[in-house]
Amino acid sequence: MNALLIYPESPQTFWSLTHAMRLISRKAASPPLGLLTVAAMLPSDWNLRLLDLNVTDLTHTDLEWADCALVSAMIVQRESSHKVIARCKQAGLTVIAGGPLFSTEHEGFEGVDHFVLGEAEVTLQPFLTDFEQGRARHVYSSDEYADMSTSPVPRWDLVDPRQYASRGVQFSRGCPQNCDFCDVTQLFGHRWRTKSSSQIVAELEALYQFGWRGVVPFVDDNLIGNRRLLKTDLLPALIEWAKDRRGMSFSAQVTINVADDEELMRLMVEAGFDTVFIGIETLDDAGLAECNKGQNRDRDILADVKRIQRAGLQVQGGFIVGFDCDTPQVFERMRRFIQKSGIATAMVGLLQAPAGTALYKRLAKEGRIRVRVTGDNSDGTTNVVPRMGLEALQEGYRQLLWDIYSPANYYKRVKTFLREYRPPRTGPRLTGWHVLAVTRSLYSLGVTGREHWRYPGLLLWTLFTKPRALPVAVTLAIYGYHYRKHYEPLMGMLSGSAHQPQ
Ligand code: B12
Repeated sequence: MNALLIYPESPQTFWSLTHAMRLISRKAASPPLGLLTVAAMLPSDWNLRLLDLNVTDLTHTDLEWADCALVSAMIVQRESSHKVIARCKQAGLTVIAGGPLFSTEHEGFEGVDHFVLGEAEVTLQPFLTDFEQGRARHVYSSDEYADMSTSPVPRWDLVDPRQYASRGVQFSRGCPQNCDFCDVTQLFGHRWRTKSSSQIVAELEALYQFGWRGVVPFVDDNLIGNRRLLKTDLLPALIEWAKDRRGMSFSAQVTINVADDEELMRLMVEAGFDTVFIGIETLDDAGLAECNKGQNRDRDILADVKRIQRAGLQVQGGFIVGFDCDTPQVFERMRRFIQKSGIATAMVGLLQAPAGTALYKRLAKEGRIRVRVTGDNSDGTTNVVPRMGLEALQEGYRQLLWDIYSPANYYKRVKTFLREYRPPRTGPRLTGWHVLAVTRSLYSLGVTGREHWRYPGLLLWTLFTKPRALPVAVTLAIYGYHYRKHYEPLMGMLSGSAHQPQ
């Protein structure tokens, strides 16, 4: 069996880092880990080709070679998925689809022969058995969640090593929280399930043996779901493994209570973590209550962020505007917080309600769902009728983006962070990547970009005040360029406003 593993094209989003990729000669942020994991579960006599359409094309030769196509996608790839499926079907291939897009909305996809929904560890084998016997059904799904000890090492050999800026690993799935706008629990359930630390070490070792040196995001929805397990098992294993293997740095998504545990943060930094993404969402207690984000309530979030930064971890933050309780003051409050916190990577989106979430159900009952979600929570659209009024919400949002991503404010924020940040001794070193990035970006940012002198200024300032943070400063400047370019079409709608970015 000749099989194509296809990952359809994504539009540019906040996390696609498209504009930054150009500067570092990469095409995409990371390879599709779901498809690579599925690849490792397919029969060993199948011939496989990975086609991530964000880095390569689907050609006639590929279509002629293949018997079947396995397609994986997120909601944001909905349109491109339709096109890919139609092309494969036209070429006479058997089309098999799975992953978050199809698991949340498989109806409406014509041309797919077999939907294999949910986690492949559970649904793929029953499908394969039937497929081999020529009696495969149209839909395979399950109410069960996978035992992650059965999850194989992803097939890194299928990846073109020059195309991507990072390689992901996944320790856990499932989330015990109930944030009403999030569809992760719908996809992976509430029970926090993990691989063993030796599985993770084997995955890292595989990456290392394939020559990967660089960023490895842990793609878990909350890596610190069980702090004790992390402190006694995973982190010591990573520390031991990394002793004679240099050159990898880790990032993770965590909850804000990481700030309560000095030992946990110390071990994370020792293991090589340098960045954490935290869903802060809103600074307003009523907003947190509304979306059921209890874990963020009754805390001094600003102090938490500073504590995490001092421990040696850069904090990235997710923010939402458009809660029912939000008033026009919400934008200014968020702007002040983001600036003071030194959170350079602030992903601010409008509240959206993906189908199947508790938020969707509530708003549907109230008659406040307008359309389907685009799947990109940072594209300035929303599928809900906001209490504040759509126009007021979008105008406040654009103004907020305009403020926080003006080069003047962005660079101020990076410096606020770097002043607080204690770069670990074992932290990222200046590598060929950074030298290439600086060389290329000096022209795009320092000459033609609106950043101008601020960029070389930041590099010099960091060199003299905190030389060990230089790699972080370079990365933040380059990523900041993407964030600004990404949000610019939204901010552009404000042109003519008295408020011009510096
Ligand atoms: C890592 C990650 C990313 C990375 C890398 C994406 C990539 N190239 O793979 C980055 C940071 C680039 C990213 C970006 C975005 N992401 Co993202 N991302 C994730 C995250 C945290 C982990 C995904 C992952 O690698 N999981 C590990 C693998 C092993 O699991 P998996 O992909 O789910 O695959 C399993 C099953 O789904 C299934 N499966 C998957 N594919 C297939 C195919 C077949 C044929 C079969 C049979 C089975 C199957 O089997 C696999 C093994 O069990 C998830 C959250 C989550 N918990 O999944 C969000 C998530 C997938 N992302 C999401 C979103 C919204 C985005 C963005 C739009 C955010 C933004 N505004 O910028 C962008 C869009 C993409 C882009 N290029 O810009 C949503 C998608 C919601 C949906 N229902 O579609 C999720 C679920 C998070 C959430 N709830 O908000 N993302």
